[in-house]
Amino acid sequence: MSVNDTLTNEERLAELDLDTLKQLVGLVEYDSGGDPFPVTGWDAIVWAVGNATQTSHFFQSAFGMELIAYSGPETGNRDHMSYVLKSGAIRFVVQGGVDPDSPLIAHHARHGDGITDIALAVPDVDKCVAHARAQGAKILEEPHDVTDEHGTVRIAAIATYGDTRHTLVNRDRYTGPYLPGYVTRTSSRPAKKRIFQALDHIVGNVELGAMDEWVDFYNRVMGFTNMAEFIGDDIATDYSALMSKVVASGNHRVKFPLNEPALGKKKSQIDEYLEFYRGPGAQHLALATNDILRAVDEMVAAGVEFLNTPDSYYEDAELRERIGNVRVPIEELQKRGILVDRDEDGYLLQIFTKPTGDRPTVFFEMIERHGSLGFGKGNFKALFEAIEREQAKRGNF
Ligand code: TYF
Ligand code: FE
Repeated sequence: MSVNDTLTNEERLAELDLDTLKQLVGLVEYDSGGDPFPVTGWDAIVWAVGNATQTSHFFQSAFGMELIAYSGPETGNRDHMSYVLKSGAIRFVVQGGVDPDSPLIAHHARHGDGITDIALAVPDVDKCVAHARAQGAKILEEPHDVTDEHGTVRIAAIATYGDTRHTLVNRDRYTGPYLPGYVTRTSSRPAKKRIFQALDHIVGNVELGAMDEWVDFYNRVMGFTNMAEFIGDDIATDYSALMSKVVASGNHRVKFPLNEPALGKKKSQIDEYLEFYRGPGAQHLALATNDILRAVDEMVAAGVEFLNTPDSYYEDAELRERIGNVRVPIEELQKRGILVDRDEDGYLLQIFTKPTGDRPTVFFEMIERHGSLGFGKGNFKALFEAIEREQAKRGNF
């Protein structure tokens, strides 16, 4: 395995090593030699928002992210503003239209705030695109070089669910702050201690009956493999009103649970998403932290709202039995509403925000893994009940 498919540049710069990443996001050993579409990790998560200037402020003040680069009218980009934020190894790129005719404005009018691009770091852009094309994927951008005084980036893009894309990026020959066209930009606000170090997974919501097609897309086009965790008919009909399967890149750095709605007693949270996003899209991002208590405390202090967990969750003798010893007293979890799940490999702590934009679409999960490679199966019931309480407040019964 070459060094290029072991760590992304960003992970190296963030001084994350394989052991730390293994703990944070759960990696596996794998031989990239036989992989038709090798993926090193995440490159960037690109957002279209109604006000990039203020969303950038929010991700700094409430999520502890650091402003590192910018493109906009002052740098010759008359179409939109684009702010690049980072936390540990992960970048968010927040974009909002300036020109009223910008395609970003139309995208935002239809979808609201959301993710346009889940960009992935790959060692060989051309090899990935050749494979994707042979498998029938829609190529949105052919492989090409973009160059400035900091060097050259090789880039291409393929379509995934809805209006979402995967840009494929190799920046091995580039030293600039993000991409050509961007300048270094920092904030005058005092830097915070970072709240999260890495991105664990991004969940996609797709239409009823389409989940298996998208699992097949990630298997065939991108060489992803299926992970054990899924939500099947059994759980769906009882309370969740969704079905879910998980695909992952060979090294498990990139994990994509895919949800489709199921018919339940109430309107599925996935249907609500599909209605308000006007189609398939990214539903939640799980941010990996090594200190979920501090993460929640700082985010709550900054005004982020998390889903509530009833006291009965923590008072359940079966839960206490199931989870055994965790690094913090259960009372500390209860105070903040943090959920805990254990499987044969270890445990995880997790908590979910309410939707962070105006529409009931995108939200975040904070996750602290201690050996568990799962997604919190034992918490699905409590979680979906909490989501349904929020849906009811919005008038979905
Ligand atoms: O990513 C997961 O699978 C967990 C649970 O609509 C989950 O975070 C699954 C579906 C969903 C919300 C959370
Ligand atoms: Fe999740």
